[in-house]
Amino acid sequence: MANVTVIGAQWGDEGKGKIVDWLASRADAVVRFQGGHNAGHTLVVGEQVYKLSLLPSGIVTGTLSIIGNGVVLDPWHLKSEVEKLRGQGVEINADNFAIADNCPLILPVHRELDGLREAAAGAGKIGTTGRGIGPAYEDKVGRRAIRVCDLAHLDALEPQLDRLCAHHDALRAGFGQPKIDRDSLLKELAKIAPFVLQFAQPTWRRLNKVKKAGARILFEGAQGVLLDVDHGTYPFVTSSNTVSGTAASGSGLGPSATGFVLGIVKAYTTRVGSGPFPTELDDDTGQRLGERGHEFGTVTGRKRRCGWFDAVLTRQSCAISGVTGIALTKLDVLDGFEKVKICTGYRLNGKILDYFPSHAADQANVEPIYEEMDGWSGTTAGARSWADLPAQAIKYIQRVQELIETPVALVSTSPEREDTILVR
Ligand code: 2SA
Ligand code: MG
Repeated sequence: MANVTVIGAQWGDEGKGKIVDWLASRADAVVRFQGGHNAGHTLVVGEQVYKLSLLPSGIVTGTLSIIGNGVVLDPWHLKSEVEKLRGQGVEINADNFAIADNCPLILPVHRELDGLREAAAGAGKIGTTGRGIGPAYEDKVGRRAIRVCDLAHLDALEPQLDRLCAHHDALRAGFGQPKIDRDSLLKELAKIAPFVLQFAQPTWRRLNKVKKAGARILFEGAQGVLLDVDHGTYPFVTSSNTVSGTAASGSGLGPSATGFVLGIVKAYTTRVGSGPFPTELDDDTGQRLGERGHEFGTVTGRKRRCGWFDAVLTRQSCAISGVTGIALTKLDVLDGFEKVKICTGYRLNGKILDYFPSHAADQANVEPIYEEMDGWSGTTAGARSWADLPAQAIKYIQRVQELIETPVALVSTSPEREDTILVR
């Protein structure tokens, strides 16, 4: 296996966790390069179910797991996730786990601001995960962030904290909130610092070292391309770049290291949170997809919106992210549907579009143009080779591949690691 970058090619929740876990067992290092604990990956290994939101999926297999500089890190959440996994028997130590020391921190004030803004926005809310991701990235870009390496220099932190507090106190006043208690924040940081620092290092060095030694590196993306802050359904996006290119900048390895770009694509479409969703189904079919696909958020338990496969959006994601091949997941959720539909274009103001426009109003107004196919009566669940698949399901896969102009590299047929068909 060469290096692989795994990204979601829709709105997240494409089933990356399983694929990443499957690839992690064949990799020497796994790196997360963007996002934070807003991600939610469910790994099923035998009888055990692991729910990860911040830690790289390699942690479960004992593979070197790295949180890269592109991630925003909530140190208190980190501690609880590490403790939870240790409780499930997972070994986590400074040999198999490292955190970039230039990673910005998510502080309680970020989480509070996330919540205050969402509450104030009413119907116009983004539907964030409420984890403080957006405000933390704002502080990073605004050059006010407290970073992991600052935890080793707490006595020099006061001027930085003052700048941070001045910015946030003004925002908080607008919401009728008291000023930040700077001293107690400093105390809390001092308390959590040793836990974080035992794993902290310039991870770009470690990664470059293992790369030189021939390690196979897996870059683990979170969320999906349609939530990318540049290319997604802005402003209904997350605050990081979720495209494959971020694997390079968010890890400290150049773009030549990112290797095969594997886009994870669900056989239908889901979205959690607000924002445009052309193929959304507000009817029994949407309900059926959600129930069969267990479409609830790993992190927040929120019900996901469901709809037919959108080939226009996925083709766009694959192009923007330079996807080499896709892993098609959750095909079994479509088992037993008499007819299945694929969106092949949009109608907007009397015109036909073969791409998703940039403006929010246009995104909200496009009407999907569907192609209908016969469904299949047999089951695809648990299939491990083409021969196990009903002929009509193979036709569906081939049609998806054709429409998104990207080859199918893998088909995943259940949450189990081994229920995977390798195409090439
Ligand atoms: P945020 O919290 O600022 O990143 O939210 C901004 C938008 O990004 C969406 N978002 C996600 N969408 C799908 N899955 C995500 N992770 C969890 C999961 C979600 C959960 O994998 O199950 O448990 O609810 C994720 N993270 C962020 C979010 O819905 C907003 O639209
Ligand atoms: Mg998820």
